[in-house]
Amino acid sequence: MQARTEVVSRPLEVATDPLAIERVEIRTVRLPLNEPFETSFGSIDSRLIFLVNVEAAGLIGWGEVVAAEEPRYSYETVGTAWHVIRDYLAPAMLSRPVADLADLSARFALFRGHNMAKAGLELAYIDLLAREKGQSLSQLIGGRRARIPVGVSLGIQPTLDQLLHRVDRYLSQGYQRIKLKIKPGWDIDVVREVRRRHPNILLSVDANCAYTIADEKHLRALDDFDLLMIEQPLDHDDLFDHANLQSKIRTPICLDESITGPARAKQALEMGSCRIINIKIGRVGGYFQALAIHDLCYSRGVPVWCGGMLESGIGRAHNIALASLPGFSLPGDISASSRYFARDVIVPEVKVDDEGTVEVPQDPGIGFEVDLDYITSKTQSLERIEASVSEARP
Ligand code: OSB
Ligand code: MG
Repeated sequence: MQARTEVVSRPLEVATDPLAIERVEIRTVRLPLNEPFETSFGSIDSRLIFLVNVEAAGLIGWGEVVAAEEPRYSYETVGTAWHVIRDYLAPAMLSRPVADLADLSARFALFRGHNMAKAGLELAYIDLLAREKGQSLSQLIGGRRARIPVGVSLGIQPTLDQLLHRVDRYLSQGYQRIKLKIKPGWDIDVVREVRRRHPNILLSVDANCAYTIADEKHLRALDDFDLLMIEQPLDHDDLFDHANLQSKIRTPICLDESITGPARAKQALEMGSCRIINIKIGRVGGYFQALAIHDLCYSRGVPVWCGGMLESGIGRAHNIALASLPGFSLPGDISASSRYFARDVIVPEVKVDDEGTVEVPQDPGIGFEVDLDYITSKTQSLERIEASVSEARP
């Protein structure tokens, strides 16, 4: 692989007047999933979506906190994010005008962890900033692609037949890459059968931490199937054993859960813990960190791709913008709205064309209309956090 030296420049870094955010609104919205989604850590049949919006100068920006209801993928939950945003992050954001992304990121860095909570608020700020500048998110962050390649992540199914059916369905819809969730007991035989029926597709697997280094031999059997990657086979915070495993298998390891920020990404690459990185804006704490990881990997010729967290259209719109950056050379887990929900919270919904690509919107901000009537009809909790009067009107 050849390292590129080109530096990505972006309008985001050009200084503008500070933005005085007047209020933050957080809410949960329950959306049923079209089909249950099962991973090595459990199954869900609806998604409690956590939406954030911020208001300044008559404009509104939207973001999404991707945390789940239970602390399984990560320690964060909808409940912890609610607490951390309401009691710490929103007050920090409202305390004085926000100069730029680095300023906001530095304020949030004073609180340890809680990356998904931080990202949710930061996304809303960036959408607002883009609207204020009349630019699309993609333009603002230095995106280059007009369309992005996408794949689909298929959960563990009750039977192999049901899985094979779904593989056929999504391939016929155009998706460029199939990712299979695996766990002990649902791995080698399943992958062998999918590969036998589809010798030439881009195929990957995601274990969500379900194995240990003692499974090295077992995992090496996956080398027979010409997989694009094996995602996060081992423990969420273990770069050491991933490096050990990567030295013993041919299939590239891609880290998801382990990459919690730019420093971890650098360590993982230098230790040889992975050859590919999955970037999720929520997991790494916002665009500021996601862009840094992108730039690091791009400068070293390490492929990255955009992961998903079964987001609503608002989180998905941010993922689409991120994936328009030049280093996102592999298809993302950015599927059509209809792959997840009967009705999405944005208009128009996200569509995948028969070549397996999604259009990057060019309208200001997230580039989709937010369907506030639908969101309101599905809202379970809502809280508004205002700038205190003395600070808002000095
Ligand atoms: O590990 O990538 C993952 C969904 C929820 C939590 C973790 C993961 C996933 C997915 C689905 O794989 C990706 C998507 O289509 O949103
Ligand atoms: Mg994953």
